[in-house]
Amino acid sequence: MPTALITGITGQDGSYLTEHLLSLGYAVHGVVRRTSTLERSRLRHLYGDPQIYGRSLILHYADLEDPTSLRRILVKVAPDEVYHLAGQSHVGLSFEIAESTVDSVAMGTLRLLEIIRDLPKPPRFFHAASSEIFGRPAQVPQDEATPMVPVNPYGAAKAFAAGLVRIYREKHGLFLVNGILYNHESPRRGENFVTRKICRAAAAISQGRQEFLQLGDTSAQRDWGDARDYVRGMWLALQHPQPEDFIFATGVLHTVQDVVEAAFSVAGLDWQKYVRRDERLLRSQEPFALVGNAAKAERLLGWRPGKDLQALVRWMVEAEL
Ligand code: G4F
Repeated sequence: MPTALITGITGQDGSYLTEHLLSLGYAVHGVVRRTSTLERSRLRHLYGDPQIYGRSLILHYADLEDPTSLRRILVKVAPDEVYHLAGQSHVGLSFEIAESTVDSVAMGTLRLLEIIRDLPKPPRFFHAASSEIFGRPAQVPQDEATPMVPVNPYGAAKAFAAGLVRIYREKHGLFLVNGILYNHESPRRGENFVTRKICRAAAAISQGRQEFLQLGDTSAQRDWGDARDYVRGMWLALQHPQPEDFIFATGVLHTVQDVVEAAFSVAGLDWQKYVRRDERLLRSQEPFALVGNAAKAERLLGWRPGKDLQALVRWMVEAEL
């Protein structure tokens, strides 16, 4: 039975990746942080199943800020594959909590690389990098060779981590991979990310539980895909014979306004009656035309995303309803 270790297992991607790996016969170990509230809702269906939890799914307490705890788990579990998904992931918030963002995203990755480097049998390692490393890109769409020009602390931290993955891969000959992930969504997306916020609001307004929706820049554009496709890509990237970086993206740009119109239409509402602009939600530095070219992942991994934003939004609104 192959063994995987996932940091960030309680998040959207961690939960879908856990399901995917369990379906492939893996033993899955997850790193969880001690917090005052037990945030395990996305794993509850697995956690509550005695055939799975404690057998093929095991959770361990550790923290990216606590290298001793990480080292202990990596030595004890001796995983074949590590999927590093953890870290503060809200771009807007990274301006408010820059130090802790950089510590978890950048230094957290460095700590894991330093531990892995010392292991007698280093695991294959997937780092969830982000389109935010490109910020103001020189080329549209971006590919694996596009230079990194981040425009916020989160993007800078991810660029640092992605750069270290490349350096440690070359210097130490380790199997380390950056998956450069563009936005990917699902009903399990955190509630403060824009697609989930919009889909939740459209459903709640249609059921009389909310009055209106406040948004920042609705002309902002993103390349949004289905999170389940992206976790499949993570696994495929670690099965490739050589460690290489891969872009995972749909290649299609949409505006936040497109998401608003799609979501309110699924909920049977006229968006113009309910959507308001809130200046406090505007970001000082918006990235520009972040849209990915995933041709390499398609060619080498056979990876292909679904491209239909309408279907994605429908799935999310219906889940809220
Ligand atoms: O949903 P968002 O907050 O996602 P963002 O900033 O693109 O970041 C996500 O995707 C990245 C790339 O994969 C990840 F690296 C990152 O960790 C995260 O998963 O915002 C999307 C767009 C932005 O342009 C934002 O300014 O929506 C705009 N927006 C407009 N109104 C809003 C809002 N974003 C949020 N969160 N809330 C609003 O009310």
